[in-house]
Amino acid sequence: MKKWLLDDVLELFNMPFNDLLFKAHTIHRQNFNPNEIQLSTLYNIKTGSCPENCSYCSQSAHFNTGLKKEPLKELEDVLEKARAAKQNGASRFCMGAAWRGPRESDLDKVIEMVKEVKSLGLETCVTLGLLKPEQAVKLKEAGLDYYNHNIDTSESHYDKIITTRTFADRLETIQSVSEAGINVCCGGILGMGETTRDRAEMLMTLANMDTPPKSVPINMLVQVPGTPLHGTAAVDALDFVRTIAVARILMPASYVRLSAGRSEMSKELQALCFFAGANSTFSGEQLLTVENQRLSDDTLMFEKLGLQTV
Ligand code: SAM
Ligand code: DTB
Ligand code: SF4
Repeated sequence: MKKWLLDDVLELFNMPFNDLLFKAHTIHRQNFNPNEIQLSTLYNIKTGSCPENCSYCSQSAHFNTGLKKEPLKELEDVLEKARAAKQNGASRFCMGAAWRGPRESDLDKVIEMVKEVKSLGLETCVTLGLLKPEQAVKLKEAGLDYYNHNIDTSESHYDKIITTRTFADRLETIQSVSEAGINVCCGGILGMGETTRDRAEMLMTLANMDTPPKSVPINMLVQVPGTPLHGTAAVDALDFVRTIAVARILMPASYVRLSAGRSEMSKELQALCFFAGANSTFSGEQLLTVENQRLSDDTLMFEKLGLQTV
């Protein structure tokens, strides 16, 4: 696999917009059906009181965001949500937990959830924080399809966002997941005060992994009152599209997911992201703790764009 250099990635970011989008869209067409979009639905199986201090997150115990904390959900409750997600067209069900990492007893419960959700005919994804190699193996044995673990930003910007763990900790878990044979879902967030260089570095790290993540979520920061990042300057919409385009060029065979932040984006901006190479998104009224674009609005948007959901 070609290893990207930072200067080459920056050169892409600096291309005239039309040239960049043409290049990204051409690569997109060579690798995917441009009229298809993959849908995943999220469900937060454990809410709040997380010991980590990710400065964007509503669920960190370090900030007062007014979020009601909740223990691990019961299996039946999870299955009800998974059935609804399937009914609404999702092909993958992603379960998130506000943990630094799972305890063994919790992991066993999540494993039951994975098995049961899979038996409904859905792909499964979980995001549980840091994992030990043997925990990744257990999840693989349970049939887990994807593990989401974001690098969130560049290595250089990382300690301005989170100090309770390091960038290297994150990479270690990603390595364990990949070695266990689980597909990696890994991306980041824009709008956390990062520079274009940080965005380029983040995408370069992802693209240069031994196996680039099969799924790459690009989130627009959802500003949560009470978190340190509340009030940060918003990302320029065209710069957001550029980042999607560069992700598509760097990782031609990966699903690039237009993730958090859609409820604050126009249909036109989302359409530009899909043209630039985004071919996956989250469906459902809610993400983990914040609202998503409404299902009825999604149906209308996909219809107008002639996008088939898969
Ligand atoms: N605790 C686990 C972890 O950190 O890996 C799983 C859940 S965590 C909420 C999953 C990802 O959601 C984070 O890595 C981050 O990229 C994204 N995220 C969280 N809060 C967000 C926000 N307010 N806006 C955009 N993305 C966010
Ligand atoms: C990802 O990159 N985005 C999703 C998923 N992975 C787990 C989470 C978005 C969270 C948005 C804020 C919230 O709902 O609390
Ligand atoms: Fe915890 Fe994950 Fe939120 Fe960080 S992003 S505070 S690890 S739930």
